[in-house]
Amino acid sequence: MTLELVRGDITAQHVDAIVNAANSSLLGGGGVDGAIHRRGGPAVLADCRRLRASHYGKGLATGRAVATTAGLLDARWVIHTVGPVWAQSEDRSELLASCYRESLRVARELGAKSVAFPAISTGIFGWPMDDGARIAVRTVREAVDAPVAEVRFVLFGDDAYTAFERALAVAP
Ligand code: AR6
Repeated sequence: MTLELVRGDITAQHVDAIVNAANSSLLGGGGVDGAIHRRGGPAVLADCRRLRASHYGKGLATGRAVATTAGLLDARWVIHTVGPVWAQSEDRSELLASCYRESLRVARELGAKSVAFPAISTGIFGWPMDDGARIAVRTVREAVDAPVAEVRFVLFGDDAYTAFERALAVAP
């Protein structure tokens, strides 16, 4: 399995599956979510609405993941996952790890070979970048399995990139 870091925009990636840092409504938002819906076009939202009308009437729970078409993105699927909002008063790390684990499980079920992740929860949801990077790298290393052979973390900005570099440097 290769684990790589890329600086840039996740919506510009060519991979089988792009992971979206969504919210439980599945109906869009800012950050990665906004960019994915803008670039993926209306087919992504239409699929999300279908999910809400069927198995996800109450939305997607924090830590879970579900796939839709990728619309106009250069990918086959978008895997939507809902990260936890950072809280000083409560350790929600297991929910953040679950986002990576569940997204990889969905990717495996789809037969995806390559998956691009953003740094889930580290934007609007306020998770400290160093900790978010440690959880992301550790969980992906533990959970990745065939047919997923390539995982790419796509990072916006130098702070995110260097945090993930530090996390990768820790021996598995
Ligand atoms: N490509 C790669 N990384 C990005 C991009 C991009 N195009 N845009 C932002 N980032 P966020 P969250 C980085 O806020 O914290 C939405 O409204 C960003 O700098 O997208 O999980 C949803 O609907 C940060 O490091 O996701 C939810 O309501 C990381 O991606 C909520 O935000 C994640 O930032 C989810 O918040």
